[in-house]
Amino acid sequence: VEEPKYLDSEIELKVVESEDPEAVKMAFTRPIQSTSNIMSLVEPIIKNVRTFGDAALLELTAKFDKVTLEKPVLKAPFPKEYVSSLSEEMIDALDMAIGNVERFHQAQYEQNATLAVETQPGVLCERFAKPIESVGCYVPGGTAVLPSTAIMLGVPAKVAGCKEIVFATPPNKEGKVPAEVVYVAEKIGCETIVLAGGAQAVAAMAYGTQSVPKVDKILGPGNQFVTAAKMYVSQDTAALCAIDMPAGPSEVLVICDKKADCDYVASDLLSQAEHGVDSQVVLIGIDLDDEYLINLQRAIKEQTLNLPRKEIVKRCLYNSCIVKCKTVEEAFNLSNKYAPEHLILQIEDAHSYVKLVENAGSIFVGALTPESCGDYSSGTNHTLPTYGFAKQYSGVNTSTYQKFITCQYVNEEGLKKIGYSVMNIANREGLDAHKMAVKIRLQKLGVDVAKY
Ligand code: HSO
Ligand code: ZN
Repeated sequence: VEEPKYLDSEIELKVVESEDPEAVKMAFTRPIQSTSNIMSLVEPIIKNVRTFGDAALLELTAKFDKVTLEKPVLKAPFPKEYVSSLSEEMIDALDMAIGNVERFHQAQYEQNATLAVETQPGVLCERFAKPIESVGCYVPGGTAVLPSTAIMLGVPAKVAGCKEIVFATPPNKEGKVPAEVVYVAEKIGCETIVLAGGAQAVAAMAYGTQSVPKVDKILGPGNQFVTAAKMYVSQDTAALCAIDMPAGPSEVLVICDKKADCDYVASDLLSQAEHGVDSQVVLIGIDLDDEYLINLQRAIKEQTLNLPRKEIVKRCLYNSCIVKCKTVEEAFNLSNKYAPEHLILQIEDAHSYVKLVENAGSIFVGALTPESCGDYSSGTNHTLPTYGFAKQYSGVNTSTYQKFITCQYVNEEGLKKIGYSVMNIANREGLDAHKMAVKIRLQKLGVDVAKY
C-alpha cells in the first residue's frame, strides 16, 4: 500500500457535523490496533526470558536496542555521573513535579485510610489498605524519552509504601538511560533499573531473573509489544503478576466554544498529536462560525510548521477531526460516548460543566489549563485509560499500588443479631457446615436454635 503524502500545504483538520452520525462515528473511531500476530511474536520472547533470565535479556537488548551490555540492570547506588550531569534548572523542574505528584497522591493515601463500620450492634466491619510489596514501573523509550513517566509511576509507589520498586527502560546505543530517570529512581528509593524495553523487560519483571527481582504488579504505558506482554503475564498463573490497565495510543478530546482562543485550542491539539502517528485528537466545537474555523485551521497549520516533530503531527492530524455541534449538552454527550483519555474544556464558565462528564481519564478545565500541566507538573497522574477504557478504568493513582483487606469482629450480641440470617441462607444453599459454624456457637450461648 502506498503511504499517503502528508504535505505541509495540506495541514487541515476534517470538519464534520454532529448531525451526521456516520461522520461522527468515523471521527470517533480509534486507529486500529493490530493485536492478532503480536502475541505470537511476544510469546517466544517471554518464554526465552523466563527460561534463560539475564542471558536472554542481554541477547534481546543487543538485538532490539542495538547495544551490548555487560549487565542487564543498573543497581543502586547508581553511578554518580548520571545525576551530576543534570542542570540545576532541570533538578528544580523535576523537584516541582515530584513534589506536586507526591502531595496529590499522599492526600489519596490518607483518604484510603482504615474504614470501620458497625453494621449491626456487635458486628464490626473494617477495611484497611496495604501496599503491594513489589512493583515494576515501565518507562517507555521509543521516539521520545519520557522521564515524566518515571515520576508518575514511581512517586505513587513510594507514597503507597511499596517495598521494592523496579524501573525498566530501554537503554540508548551507549547503554545509558536518561539521567532524569536515574534521578527519579534515587528520589523514590528504586534500587533496580532494568536496562531493557519491550516484552523482554516485562517478562524479566514478571518472572524475575538472576538480577531482576520478580514483581507483583507491572505498570506503565508502552507500545503494542509491551501491552501484549503485560496481558500475557497477567494471565499466566506462574507469573502471578497483575497489571494496571490495557493501554493504547494516547488521545485528547477538546471541547471549545467560539470565545476560546484559537491559539490555545490549536496548541492543545498539537501537544497530543506529537506523541505519535497513531495518537488521536478530536475537537468538539460548540456553535463555531466559519470565521472561527478559518482562524483555527490557520493556527493549527502555523504551529505545526514550527514543531520539530511536525512529520509525526501531520500524520496524526490526517486521521483527526473537528466535530461541530450546537449546544454544550450535545458536546458533553458526544465526549462521554468517546470516553477520552484527556478531556480539555475551553468553554465559558468551564468549571460549572465538569459535572456533566461521565467518562474521561483526566479533565483540564479552562483556558489556562493545558494538558501539558497534567502531563508533567500539576500533581495529577498522566498514566490514564485510553482507547475508550475510561468507561471502566481509572488512571494510575495511589490505590493502584494498594490492596484493601477487610476484617470483621462479631461478639455475642452481634452473633445473636445476624446468626439467623447466616443459618437461613446456608440452609438454602445446602451448605450445612456453614450453618453449623453458627448454630454450635449459638447453642453454647444458650440460644434456642432447634428450628435450624
Ligand atoms: N500525554 C501523555 C503523557 C506524556 N506527555 C508524557 C508528555 N510526556 C499520555 O498521557
Ligand atoms: Zn503528553
